[in-house]
Amino acid sequence: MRKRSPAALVLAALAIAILPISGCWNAQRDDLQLSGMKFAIVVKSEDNSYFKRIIEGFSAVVQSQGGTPVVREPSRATAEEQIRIINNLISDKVDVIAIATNSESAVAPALQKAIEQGIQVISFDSAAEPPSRAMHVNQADAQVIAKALMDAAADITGGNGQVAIMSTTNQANNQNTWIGGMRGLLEAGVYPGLMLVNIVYGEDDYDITYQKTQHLIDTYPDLALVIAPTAAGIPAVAQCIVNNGLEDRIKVIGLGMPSQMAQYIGNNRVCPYMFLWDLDELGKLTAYAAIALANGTVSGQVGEILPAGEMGEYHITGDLFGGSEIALQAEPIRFDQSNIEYWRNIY
Ligand code: RAM
Repeated sequence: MRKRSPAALVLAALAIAILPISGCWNAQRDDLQLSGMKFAIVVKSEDNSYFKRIIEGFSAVVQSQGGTPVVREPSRATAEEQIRIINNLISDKVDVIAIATNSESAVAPALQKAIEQGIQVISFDSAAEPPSRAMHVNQADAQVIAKALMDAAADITGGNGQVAIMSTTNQANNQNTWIGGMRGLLEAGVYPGLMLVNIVYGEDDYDITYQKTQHLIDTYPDLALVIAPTAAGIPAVAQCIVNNGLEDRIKVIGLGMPSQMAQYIGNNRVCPYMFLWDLDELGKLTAYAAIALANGTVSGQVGEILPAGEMGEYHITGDLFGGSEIALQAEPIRFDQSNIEYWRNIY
């Protein structure tokens, strides 16, 4: 059961007492119920601008509803760091933990311990295992993301050539799910002229990603394209190709932040186009999901409707892993020559 401070209980009782005479019941109820409650967000790693924007959206919503955001950024994108952080959050008696997992299996025991202590757990961006979270906040349908990336690969290479995937960590649930979708499409023969030669892991780290890109370039002289479904990694792939003077022969596509990729995006540049979603909104939706679970509006079951303030309502549906999720967007946003100047100023 969720724990509340004595002050919060008194305020909740007062709120119930004024219910019949209050014309502003909904606004007052949210503020009063969240007062003194702590909402933790645990990202994959620090120094990743992608998560900074999500944290901003999350914290803004939590604060606007009277709660306290608790931000935790591991120094490296490892499960070990996240387990240490989760255990500390349990000791700190936070009310909710929202996590983007570096390894869904490795963090599961720590998250289950949190649940046993009465903490509500959700995942966002990179899913936790269903038994160790009430629900997942997905950025967009994984299969739609996989198809968008593979269609782009076929489009940019003319449908023929060697492609490699630059991922993050080898246990990351989101990248592994997208890669699974891409491999499934290749195995089904949807792109008969494309050959996947390797999948490498840049650890969501610029320098490691750069080195691994150089290794790909050196190993595969006929490489035509790198697919980089990592916002932290895609600028390093682009820069490495440019530094080798190969941007006319090797292209990069993937998921990235417009502000970091604008210099590489364009019809004749190293990255003709790429995709992402609205980071601020992903952070906000994660906060609304955390709040709805904390105040008992939803329990995370398939079929429930989650209220998300100015963002509207979201249907909780089944996910690929036997758990439940809400999805921010039906499809990722495409950034190309026509709109990159606009988006680079947004995030
Ligand atoms: C990286 C992270 C994150 C992913 C984005 C696209 O920064 O790995 O989990 O969703 O890229």
